Amino acid sequence: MMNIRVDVVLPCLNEAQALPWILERMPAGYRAIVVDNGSTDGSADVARALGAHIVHESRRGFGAAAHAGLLAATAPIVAFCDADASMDPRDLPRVVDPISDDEADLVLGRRRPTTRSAWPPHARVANTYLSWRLRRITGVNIHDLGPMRAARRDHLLALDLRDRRSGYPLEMFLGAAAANWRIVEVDTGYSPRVGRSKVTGTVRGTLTAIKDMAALLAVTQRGDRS
Ligand SMILES: Nc1nc2c(ncn2[C@@H]2O[C@H](COP(=O)(O)OP(=O)(O)O)[C@@H](O)[C@H]2O)c(=O)[nH]1
Ligand SMILES: [Mg+2]
Repeated sequence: MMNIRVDVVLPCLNEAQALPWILERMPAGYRAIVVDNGSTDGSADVARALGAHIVHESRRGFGAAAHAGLLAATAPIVAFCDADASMDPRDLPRVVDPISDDEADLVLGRRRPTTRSAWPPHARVANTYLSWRLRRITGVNIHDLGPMRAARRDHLLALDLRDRRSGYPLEMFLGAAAANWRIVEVDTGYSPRVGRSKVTGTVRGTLTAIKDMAALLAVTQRGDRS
């Protein structure tokens, strides 16, 4: 069997339609870990039939699924990618290679829309504002807090991340910055997702994301002042 160099965590809530496109585009040496979060559309069966490793997480939430995938991973490098076909797994080496080459400790994919409809305007504006705040708080020159990213597995586990909802990607970034990791941003493509959005495409998902992220930022800024 081929040596697994990278485990790719794919949080998945009802993404059966997107999974075939994603899974057939995994680069060689990259293993897909599909974390099924109680899907009712047969996502887990689709993923299993296509050879992915399946993890079940009963607790709802993006962070709960992402973290379960991290705990299940065994490869030295772990990457994260949405399971909605908005991101191309063929872009994964862009976030992984700087980690393998020991040029970075956390690599974030900056989403570059491939079409005008790829990114809802409110999500784009919120993200630009968030990135500006994060640059001011951490001094790290980032322009997007995107979900495609990679780091060493042992480093990620050492961050001891606690968020189990929408704050997980932000908590990872803040923890990495506080630990003085080398954080690098690379461009990755962003296309319209297949299927229905669970987070930024819905009012409820957006409000949850804002609430989770605001709580993390408040704690970080209190820490800076004390
Ligand atoms: N496991 C799990 N996955 C989720 C949950 N919400 C979203 N996801 C997955 O996380 C990824 C990002 O969600 P998505 O709906 O694309 O958010 P958006 O990109 O902000 O529109 C997708 O792969 C979803 O299937 C959740 O509550 N649990
Ligand atoms: Mg998405």
